[in-house]
Amino acid sequence: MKLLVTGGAGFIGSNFVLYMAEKYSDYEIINVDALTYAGNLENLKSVEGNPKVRFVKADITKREDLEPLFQSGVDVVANFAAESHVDRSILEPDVFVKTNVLGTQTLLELAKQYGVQKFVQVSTDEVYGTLGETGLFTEETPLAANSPYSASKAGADLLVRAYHETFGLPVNITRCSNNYGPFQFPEKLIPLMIQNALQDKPLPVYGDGLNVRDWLYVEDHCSAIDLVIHKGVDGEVYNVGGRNERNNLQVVKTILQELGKPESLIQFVKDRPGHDRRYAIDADKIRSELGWTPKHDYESGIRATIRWYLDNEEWMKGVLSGAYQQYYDTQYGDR
Ligand code: NAD
Ligand code: TDX
Repeated sequence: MKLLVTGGAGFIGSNFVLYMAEKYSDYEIINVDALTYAGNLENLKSVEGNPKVRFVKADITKREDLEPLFQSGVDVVANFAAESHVDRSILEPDVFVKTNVLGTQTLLELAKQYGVQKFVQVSTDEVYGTLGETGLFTEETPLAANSPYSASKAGADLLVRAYHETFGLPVNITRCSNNYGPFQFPEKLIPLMIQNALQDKPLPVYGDGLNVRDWLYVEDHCSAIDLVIHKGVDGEVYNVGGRNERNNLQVVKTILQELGKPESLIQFVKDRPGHDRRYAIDADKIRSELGWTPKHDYESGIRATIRWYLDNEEWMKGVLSGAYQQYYDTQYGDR
């Protein structure tokens, strides 16, 4: 099997490359990533020198960069490459449309032309919009994206669907809830709060802190995508989530408790515009039809994650470069 993974130097993509390289030592993995601010080859240190895993620096919006890879034969595409951060999509939406919509369409076109056997689009529960106090997103929930990020992911999802309906491309779409775990860039809630707490800096909680997310340990997302690649029924959408709903204040308080830091570090700041109130995933379909079961419960997963960041100070130092600081100041400076 020749597997082309895009965005494999990012958080989930790199975890997926490591997961697949370990589980399927005979698979050939081509990892394509443009190495934007979020891509980090340090994440892939443990597969350096593995002849079955090849890294190619390329941009998914550039057909000419990708075509030679498809020409040499690709069986499966798993598309993780994306601009992934909601707050950045509010500051700078253009690149989200370019990478997430146009980049996906470029890949779809090549997949069609070169006859790939499976195209898995790694999407998100955010395409469904927001929930009230009750209810869950199912695969039938209408798309109602609220941020430029989620709108660009929804646009990509519709193109993936269209390539199946119109051209018969064998596709699947996975829609997962919030991931956490090793190698997550510290613009996202959990690593940002861990990092600030370690430095005794204020923890910026948006609005009233009662927005709810459904947390999934990244390895459980990887196992879901592995199953979809091998067993997904062409054209189907699969929701992925672990039923671990927590509000943001609960998450932040657990981090402070684990690190032995005071709750006085919590600082309520101006809310995110268009902030979705609650996400929660009904994952019955992937559980019952493909036999997926998550292995990690939230309580041990969050502790393992905090421990990982404590043990990987060097990784974090490398990531907290000048560019990160610039983003941080723009995002939080006047909140
Ligand atoms: P990330 O930002 O950590 O990684 C994205 C990767 O894509 C980076 O390595 C980046 O360099 C690469 N990339 C960006 N633009 C590119 C381009 N034009 N060409 C090639 N590579 C490019 O994101 P993540 O959190 O790992 O998310 C991965 C995927 O999973 C995304 O599609 C995201 O929408 C989806 N997703 C994320 C979550 C989550 O909680 N993080 C949940 C559900 C779905
Ligand atoms: O500083 C912060 N303060 C804060 O209160 C940050 C960064 C976040 N938050 C809140 C906003 C959200 O309610 O925490 C929650 C989680 O925020 P993010 O980590 O930015 O994630 P979210 O917006 O929920 O989107 C994530 O899950 C779905 C990923 O970033 C997406 O890529 C994925 O599709």
